[in-house]
Amino acid sequence: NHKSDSRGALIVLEGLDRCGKTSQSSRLLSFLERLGYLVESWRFPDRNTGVGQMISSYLANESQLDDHAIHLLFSANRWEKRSLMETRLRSGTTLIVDRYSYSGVAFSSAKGLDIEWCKAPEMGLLAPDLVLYLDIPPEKAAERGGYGGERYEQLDFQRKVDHSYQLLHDVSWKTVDACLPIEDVEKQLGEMALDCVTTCQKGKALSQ
Ligand code: DGP
Ligand code: NA
Ligand code: NA
Repeated sequence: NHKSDSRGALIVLEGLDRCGKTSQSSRLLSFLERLGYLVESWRFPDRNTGVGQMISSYLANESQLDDHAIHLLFSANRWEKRSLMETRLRSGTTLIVDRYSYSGVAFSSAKGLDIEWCKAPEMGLLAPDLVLYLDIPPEKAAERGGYGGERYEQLDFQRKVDHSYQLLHDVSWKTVDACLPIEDVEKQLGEMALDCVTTCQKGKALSQ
């Protein structure tokens, strides 16, 4: 019952580390699959590419890189997936993407890099149809079973990221309280995503 010329939706999940994005993106994937939609789960950084391996080693503190250099690598990692992303969307597949350009800008500007400089390499990437922001106070996130020990998983730094994210909210954002019970968050995200998928199916244009 899906029009063959209708496109998929680009849905991005954002939030601090330990906000619950990863488990919510798999729940959202199952929800949309059960309804019969073509859907894939993606994540950035995509650690499987050559660039992704450099990022992964940086995050594990196994290598050091200038703040600008790592910023551009994160961006390059999104650029190298851009054409596949566009192909998938145009063929009708909805993408649920765990982190995107907003993480790029929020995490790097939290280090003190100029926010406009941070945004520049993201220009020309596909614009999300919907950004689902899982809102959690940094202190609450830190309490959640501890951080995994990667470079950015420090309360002081996450407070700065939280502040940076507040500067990025635009019309495509919907905020969900990530401190609610997991099923409540799941339900809200499902409703918002379904609404977005329907709108895209009806012919909303893909933009940059
Ligand atoms: P994750 O695999 O979602 O845990 O992400 C790994 C870490 O990298 C996490 O602390 C968020 C951070 N991160 C994700 N994307 C970017 C980006 O584009 N730029 C920077 N500086 N950090 C990012
Ligand atoms: Na993480
Ligand atoms: Na927050």
